[in-house]
Amino acid sequence: MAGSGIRPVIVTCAVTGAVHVPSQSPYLPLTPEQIAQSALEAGEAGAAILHLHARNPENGKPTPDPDIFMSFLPHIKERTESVINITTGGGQGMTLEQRLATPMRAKPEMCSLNMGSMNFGRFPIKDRIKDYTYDWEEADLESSRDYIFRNTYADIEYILRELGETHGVRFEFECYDASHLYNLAHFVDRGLVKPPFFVQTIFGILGGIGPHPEDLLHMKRTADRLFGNDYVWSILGAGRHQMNLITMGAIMGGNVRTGLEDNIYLGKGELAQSNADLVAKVVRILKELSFDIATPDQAREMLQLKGAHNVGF
Ligand code: KMH
Ligand code: ZN
Repeated sequence: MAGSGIRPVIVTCAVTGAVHVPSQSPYLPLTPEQIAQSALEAGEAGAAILHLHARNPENGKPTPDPDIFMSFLPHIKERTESVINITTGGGQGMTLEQRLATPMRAKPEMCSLNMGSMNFGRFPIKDRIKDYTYDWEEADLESSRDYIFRNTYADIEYILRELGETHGVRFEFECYDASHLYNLAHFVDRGLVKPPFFVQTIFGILGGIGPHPEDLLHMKRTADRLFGNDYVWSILGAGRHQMNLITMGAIMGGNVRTGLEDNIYLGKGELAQSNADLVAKVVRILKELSFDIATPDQAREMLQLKGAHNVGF
């Protein structure tokens, strides 16, 4: 069916994240109002899934504060059919307890789940910034040189049990390298992950696999071998690789992720002015390739989600 134009493609939009800093783009949503507005526009542009982080409205720093999340989650839910997916990865320096505070309270349809501990090098971003708007930004980027993004087997199992088994949350399994696919296979074998599961293969993060077409082929082949038809594949390319890998991955049968969390550029040297602009570009590419765009309810069916009426907000 891949490439036939029959299969609808799920577009995920990651609205603000915790990778980029405000000085990189004036268009990065920072306040709850901006995050909500940008998410809603992305949904209207065709994103079936909205992957959400929160930021401190005072200075744009990523925050796990459930009160800040709760100031925009219900607003978004009331105004869109799109699936709300809350990060459990959080941002640099957050403890697991902090990262899970909002997901445990909100019990959303989906959460991200990062499938291994790793280096997560954001320090090269420093080379592209001349003036910093906020005093935390430069030190935060620099300290990623010595930072380990912690996702141990115990952490992953805890999340699978507490959010998955107890609250019916389904996951966007974030796989930054082939080893993460094997970690996922371990939990599948133990019966803690049940099909159809959503595998977000991530390319081009420093600390993970690269963004070369060969890397995408390797991840796809490995996932096919480990999971057969039990998984729903999605592609996330960081930065300037986003559109290339989305195009290649969609042709190969994948779903796609875009958004300012992963890429702040619409084209060469041109900042994306909104998440909707990125989603609209992805939708244009997919439609040119004769793909249909999955509606939120089609995404719910494909991923067997519990439904928006079964969440805690
Ligand atoms: N920032 C992305 C590369 C998470 O939120 O749990 C991966 C991500 C992680 O979205
Ligand atoms: Zn994220």
